[in-house]
Amino acid sequence: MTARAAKPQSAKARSGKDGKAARHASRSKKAATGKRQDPSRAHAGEPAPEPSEAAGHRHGLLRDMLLIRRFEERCVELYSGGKVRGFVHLCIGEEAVSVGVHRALTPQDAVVSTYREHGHALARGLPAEALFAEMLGRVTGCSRGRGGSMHLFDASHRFYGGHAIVAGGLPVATGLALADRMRGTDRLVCCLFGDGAMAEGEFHETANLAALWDLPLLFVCENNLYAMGTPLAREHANIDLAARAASYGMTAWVVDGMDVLAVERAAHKAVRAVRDGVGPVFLEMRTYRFRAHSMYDPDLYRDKAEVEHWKERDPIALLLGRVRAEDGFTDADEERLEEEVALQLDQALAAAEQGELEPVSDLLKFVSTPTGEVS
Ligand SMILES: Cc1ncc(C[n+]2csc(CCOP(=O)(O)OP(=O)(O)O)c2C)c(N)n1
Ligand SMILES: [Mg+2]
Repeated sequence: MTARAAKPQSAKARSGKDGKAARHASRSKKAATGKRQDPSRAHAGEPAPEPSEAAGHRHGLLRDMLLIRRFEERCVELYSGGKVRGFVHLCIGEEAVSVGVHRALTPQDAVVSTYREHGHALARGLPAEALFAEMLGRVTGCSRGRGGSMHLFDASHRFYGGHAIVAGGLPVATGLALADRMRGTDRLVCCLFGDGAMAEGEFHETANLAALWDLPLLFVCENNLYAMGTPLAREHANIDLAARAASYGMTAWVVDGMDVLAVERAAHKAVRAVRDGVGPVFLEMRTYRFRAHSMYDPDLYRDKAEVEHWKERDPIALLLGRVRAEDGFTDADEERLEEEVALQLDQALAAAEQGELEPVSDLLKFVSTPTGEVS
């Protein structure tokens, strides 16, 4: 992995007058050296630093991934029982990305996600109860029950959606990052999106501005090889997504998205680079969804053998194998972990079900018009 040619600047330096001058000087230098245009900077192989791989740390990662998977399995039950309506997109198979990336962020950073965001929201620390309540349409839901599965939102966790429009979160993330930059903070914005978003204009406009303005943005592309039923090669003229991001003049790396430790390492390194002021960094997470695109999708466009092949690299099973082999993790430990997670979800769901539905009289509350709020 290679860093950008420009000398990193601290956020403090960037915020002052001198910082502005230095920024311009740095940009001219980039233009002069032409380094921005060098796509060979993608995919270079500098190793990322090792985070703590202490047993406790790995057990925590395992627990976080298991929580996401079991949470989503409960969502399937709720949906099948008719209690959850609308669209539901599961991230089963992609949990390592959620958990590994969020371990590198601080509570002050912002996160912008897609409609496949249950895992991102849980990894960000939104309570399972608020997510269940949201999906059940209760006022106690994180979006007052008005958003549902695709629109989880919680400003107190700096979790800015949940966006149903493909690539819709990218301009939001750019605006947040620009605001952070103008305020001179050292916060960053982590924007997660799918491979399909890279075929949208919003990605290209965002990537251009973020790189041009050296915004503190971490782009995380969850490349699960499909956009609904369309495989990667039928949606992109060039399927090397990291190289395309690098062509905008930003650092871009490919990461094994099924290995939570690899994700975490890459995320830590990327976050450090963004905070050091190198501008945006792009991570292409190679991952796979084990379930259909959404609960409505009959999943007829891919070979069952392909799905089974990817399941051999199930991120939870991979880490479980490692903690068994290296940390002496036993069947009893696994059973206890499962019980803990099941209890947490039982309690969260029971509490969510107690929540009230929004009264009809409140339905126009928070609805705004060009002349202001309706009520
Ligand atoms: C602008 C826009 N176009 C089309 C859709 C319909 N749509 C919903 S999800 C999706 C596929 C997106 O795939 P990807 O970005 O790879 O994310 P994934 O579902 O694989 O996580 C499409 C085309 C949409 N929601 N928004
Ligand atoms: Mg996809």
